[in-house]
Amino acid sequence: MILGRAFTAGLLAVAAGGAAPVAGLGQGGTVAMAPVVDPSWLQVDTTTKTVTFQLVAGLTGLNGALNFNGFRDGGLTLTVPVGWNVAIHFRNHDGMLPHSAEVIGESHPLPTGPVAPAFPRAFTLRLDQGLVSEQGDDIRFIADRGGKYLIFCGVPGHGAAGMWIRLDVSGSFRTASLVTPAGKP
Ligand SMILES: [Cu+2]
Repeated sequence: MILGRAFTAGLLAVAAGGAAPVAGLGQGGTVAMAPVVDPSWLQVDTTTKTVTFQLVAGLTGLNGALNFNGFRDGGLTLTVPVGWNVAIHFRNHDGMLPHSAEVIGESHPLPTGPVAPAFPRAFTLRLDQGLVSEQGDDIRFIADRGGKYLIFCGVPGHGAAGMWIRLDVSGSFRTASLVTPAGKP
């Protein structure tokens, strides 16, 4: 655990104390910093079996801001037990591009635009056009079928360019969590 690391992105600085940043040496000796999970993104209520997730489009400049919460290409996974209520508070932090979000089934190749959502109402307003900077929308659905899903930007080209993270729904999960390949927060 490395505490007090200075981030250039102001928003990420709040997260510095909560999770372990992971730095690695990339090719050519440049330091590649993995994005960090902020624990405040997730609220879990095991009594009502509800998970609330703050989904931020374009949180950082990664991938030309085509990212969710600073993660791209499935680099962040929201895990949810089967049957739980899911509330996703979507906000577009990107000052340039509109974005949207929907939950879709795993798909190869990735869709180039909006497709049918995997759960009823599991999509934001203006799925195709996107919500403009600092607009938001709430997604609510019941994760009543186990499986592997994507949280995907429906604006044409964005998802296929890497603007997606994962949603795993399973009966073997006891609670909801955010997981990265680098380790659990
Ligand atoms: Cu987008």
